[in-house]
Amino acid sequence: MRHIFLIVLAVAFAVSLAASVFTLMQVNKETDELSKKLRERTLLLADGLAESAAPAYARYATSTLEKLANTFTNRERLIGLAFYDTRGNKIAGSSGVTDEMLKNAPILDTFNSTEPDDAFAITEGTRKYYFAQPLHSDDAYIGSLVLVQDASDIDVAMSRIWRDTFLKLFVYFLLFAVAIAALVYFVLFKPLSNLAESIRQARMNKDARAPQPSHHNFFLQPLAMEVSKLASSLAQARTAASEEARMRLEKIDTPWTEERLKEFIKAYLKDRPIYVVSNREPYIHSKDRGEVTYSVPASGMVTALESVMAACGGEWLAHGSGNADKEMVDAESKIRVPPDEPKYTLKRIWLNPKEVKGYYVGFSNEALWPLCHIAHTRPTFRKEDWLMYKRVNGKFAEALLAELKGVERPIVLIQDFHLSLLPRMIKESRPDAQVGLFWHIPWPSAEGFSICPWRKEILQGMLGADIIGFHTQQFCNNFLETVGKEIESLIDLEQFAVTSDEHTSFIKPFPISISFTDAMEGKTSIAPDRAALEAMDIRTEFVGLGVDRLDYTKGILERFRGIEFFLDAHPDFYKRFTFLQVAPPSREESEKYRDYAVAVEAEAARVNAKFRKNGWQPIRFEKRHFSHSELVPLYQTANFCLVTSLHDGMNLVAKEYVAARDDEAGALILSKFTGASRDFNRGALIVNPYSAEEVSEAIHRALVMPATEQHRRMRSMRTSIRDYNVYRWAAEFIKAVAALR
Ligand code: GDG
Repeated sequence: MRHIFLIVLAVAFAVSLAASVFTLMQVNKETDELSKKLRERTLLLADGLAESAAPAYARYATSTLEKLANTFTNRERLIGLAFYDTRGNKIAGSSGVTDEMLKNAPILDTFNSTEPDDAFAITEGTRKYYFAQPLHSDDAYIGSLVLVQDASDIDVAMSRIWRDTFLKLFVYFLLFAVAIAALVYFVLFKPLSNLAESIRQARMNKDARAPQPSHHNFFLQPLAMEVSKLASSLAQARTAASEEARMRLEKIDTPWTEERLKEFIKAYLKDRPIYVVSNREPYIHSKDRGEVTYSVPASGMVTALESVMAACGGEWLAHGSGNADKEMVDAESKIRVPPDEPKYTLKRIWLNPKEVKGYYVGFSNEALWPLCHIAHTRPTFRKEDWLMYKRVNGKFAEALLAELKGVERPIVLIQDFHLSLLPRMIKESRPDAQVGLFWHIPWPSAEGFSICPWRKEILQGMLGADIIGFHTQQFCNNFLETVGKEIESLIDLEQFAVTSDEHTSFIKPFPISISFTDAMEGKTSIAPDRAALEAMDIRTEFVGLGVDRLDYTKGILERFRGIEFFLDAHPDFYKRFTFLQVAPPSREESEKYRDYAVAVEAEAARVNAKFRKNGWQPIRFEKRHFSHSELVPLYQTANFCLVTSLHDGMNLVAKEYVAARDDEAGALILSKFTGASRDFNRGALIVNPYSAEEVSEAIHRALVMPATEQHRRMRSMRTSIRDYNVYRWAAEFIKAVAALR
């Protein structure tokens, strides 16, 4: 609409300009004509007056001349007249004609006495016409007669012309504006919008009809025809691709791609919709100084599930945690995402500050998180947090059940430890739903879990799911052992299944991954560009990288001690090496996390103070969120990536680093306590993060590793993530859920 307004404005401006030029010409012409008429009238009058006045003038009878002058004054437009001698001195005149009035009058003198002269001037606020007529006696010039005429009618006429023109112009403008707006809207805007919408439909939805040329007006038909051909080609390409994917589906050893996952979902679920439920949402809208922006949170669960949802579509229910989230949703609290290219629906669930404090900060982050991670941080169990956790799980259940109304045998994929009670709540109301629960973090030993006061309720809640997935077989074993110890149930060790309350849950490992596919090969293989590092003023020969939420389980303090040990042991790397730690703040509502952030910063400062030399210091600590596009060049250029988690379900940073290394260079140093160390045990340098000496030695090995060894290790890790990427993870998890009766 803004564009239509601008077009109308531009046309109106052009029309106004043209009208003004024409009016100006008309005004000039009209002025000339009126002046000419006035001159002719004045000339006649002057001739008569000169004849009557000449005898008296020759006698120099000033009183006669004055009488004559007064007699003619105020006739028609004549304001008055005056007589001048040959030297231009006034000798008589009408009483109403002032000297001020006459100051602009043309003066005739001896050398200028044959022809009359005239002029226009504005005196005393009005336009006047001055006409000077020479007086002769016996052919000799004896003086002149000056007539002063009122010429204000010329101004009045001109103003009338301008006013009429602008009135007309205004009416034309209105008519033009309406006509042009209608023309632009119906001939251009509407057909182009329709065309764009058909192209969008063709792009988004393979079943959409290609834009029909006949639907578009004459001007757009050639364009519509081309677009129609393009859409048909796209549809053909899609059909071919989906055919190919269908064929590949049958083959076990072909790689998993977004397209293959889509086909797989179609084949297995036959249009049954997928519902993902998690605490963290994939897109957070925030408002800063009136401007709304969105970001993708630093979360391994989001990294994995987002690529799956982008491929399969469906609905994702999650807590709306951004300060502008409410502004962006519809009446049902829904929004289509990704915001730039919508592919699935995000339904936001609203929690009040008390609920967030009890359910999220309290029970999820301060009780369950440390309970499941062996990081020597004591869990804090508070009754009020537990009650709030139950209440919020109920709130999620209520929202999800409302969405499931009328949907037969829905597939529900519940994510993570925030929602452990949800599976049973859903299953009790909707036994036909097929429910999978994926636990993104480790599962501790039965003894470890036994300290939780509400362990039985949590286990019963989880056992409402048909499938419970963990990253590793070890976590599955721990879970089964915990269930055996805590719950009255039948455990089938052959099937890895638990039956309690007449419901069976299968426990299986599904090692999560990232969206790495063959198609990505070569995409990043441009020579690693150190510009991103240089922009941060990091120019040393060697660079190490860490990317972690500021979380005590990620072992950042231990990592810095390893770096300290390395520099103590290998002083030849002074000033040649920088370690860049990207650390987006996390869970800052919790005191433990705030304390940890302070401790990490202090540790970086301590190590830096110890080794600082001529402007160089070994650790660069970046406590902020980086966008994905900022992270990629860092992954591509770092000589090694250091992952020292004290305990980690999987760790996707390790996989992202490997995926970014198209050049097969660089080294991954990986904690043995990450799930990823199972997948990368042949490619990564596996370390115990608690041993600063081991970390130090691994850093040294990474920095002096021959290129051939780097390639061999990288290749093995890349093969592993190519074979088992997030699409395969999703396919296997969904297949396990949907295959159950
Ligand atoms: C949980 C489990 C499991 C980090 N900083 C930034 C940023 N990130 C992204 C990384 C990565 C993700 O966050 C972190 O994933 P992790 O797997 O390392 O860790 P958690 O968040 O703790 O994830 C974990 C995972 O769930 C999946 O199941 O592997 O064990 O703890 O993708 O790239 N992303 C952006 N800016 C940052 O500053 N954009």
